[in-house]
Amino acid sequence: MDLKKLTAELEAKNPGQPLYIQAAKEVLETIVDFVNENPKYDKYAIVERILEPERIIKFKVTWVDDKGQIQVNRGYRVQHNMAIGPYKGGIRFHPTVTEDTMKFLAFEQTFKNSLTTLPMGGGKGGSDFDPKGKSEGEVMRFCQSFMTELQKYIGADTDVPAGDIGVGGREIGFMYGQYKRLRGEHVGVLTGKGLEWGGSLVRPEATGFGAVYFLEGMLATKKDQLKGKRVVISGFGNVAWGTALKLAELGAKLVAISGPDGYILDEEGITTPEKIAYMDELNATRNNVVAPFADKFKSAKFFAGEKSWVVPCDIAMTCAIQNELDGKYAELLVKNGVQYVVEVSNMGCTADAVAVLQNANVNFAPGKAANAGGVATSGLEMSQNAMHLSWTAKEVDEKLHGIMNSIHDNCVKHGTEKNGYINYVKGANIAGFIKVAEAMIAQGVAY
Ligand code: 2IT
Repeated sequence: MDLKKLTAELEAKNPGQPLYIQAAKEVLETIVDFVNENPKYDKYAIVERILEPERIIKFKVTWVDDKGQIQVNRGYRVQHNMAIGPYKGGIRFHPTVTEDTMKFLAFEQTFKNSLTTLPMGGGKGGSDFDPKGKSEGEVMRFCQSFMTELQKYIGADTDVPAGDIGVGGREIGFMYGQYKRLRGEHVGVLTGKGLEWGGSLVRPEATGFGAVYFLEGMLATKKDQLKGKRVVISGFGNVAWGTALKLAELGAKLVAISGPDGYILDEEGITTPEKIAYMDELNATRNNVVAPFADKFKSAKFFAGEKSWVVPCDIAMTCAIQNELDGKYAELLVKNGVQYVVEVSNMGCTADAVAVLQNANVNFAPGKAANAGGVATSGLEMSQNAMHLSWTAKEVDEKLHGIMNSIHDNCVKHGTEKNGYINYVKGANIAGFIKVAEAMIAQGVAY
């Protein structure tokens, strides 16, 4: 493959879509040598084909707010790649959602899902609907309208959405109810469902738990351990919550979390069940503020308008949104002695930040490997739905742990450089690519 030519084409074909270009460029740059060592991938034009989503669905979502006003939003589903299984990926409700956001997330999802060892293709959906300040009735009417259109394109064996930013158990419930009403079937068409109606134990915790299991794998390669480490994360939502729970269980000291309004520093540690449960409570309000944490707990201080990356730490984990850690913050983290940086949000670091961290020999894990525990557990939910049974929390957690270990091993296998540095970005991209590429070759020129 000709990296320069493909990059130029990528940029020309996707004008005004910097996120998609960023995500795709990173993959191209890290797989180029591997692809060129294996000429069959070029023969079948696999890279060119993976760069194009199989389908982009874009639709209008109209709904009536509490004042009786008609509101109009945009809805999306990007079905990126179905080579290894039904499209699978979350739904994001956030005002920043654009076609570009959906394309980058669906692209990342294809590689991530491939890494999970489970048979799932990549997709992503969402809307620019802003859940902030909306009543429960408004959220329900929006979800019903969104699903009325989306249900035409999804199904338990074709495309299985789940949650993401702004979409939790409540929204999945409203969407599932509408799907069931329109289609008259109770099937595993969404994951992240409630336990009483087909959901899986450990799914709410899975993204955070999985990321910490992955981090343990990174620490083990350095003969290091999590216990006693000082950790800083961003965010306070579902992913941050699951991460905090597992960090506390394993004896790490989480000292900072953050929100769009600023960050919380708690030198006593955000490690008690009360503090961690309060993160979840704050998130449930959908008000997007972390400041009240400092009103509730005396040991916590709130710093307005700044990110948590300014707090010195051994381990930093992005748990909020894309590009939330840039080159400037990466330099500060390195200066303050950070040893491990884990993307738990999708593409949490800018390309600059990744370069700064890797050049400083910091152990860096990309989101598509480290946060794959969420979708992996969605895959386990699909298995349980298909078998019409429920596994215990212990069974699900053990499977999740095994999957994260296998993703870590696969990254080490494909990402270890000659000098011994483990380039997890390269490892994840090559390992994710191989399975999808082999499936595409086997299935002929289908997409
Ligand atoms: O980014 C992600 O992997 C998710 N939002 C979870 C997707 C899923 O289908 O569980």
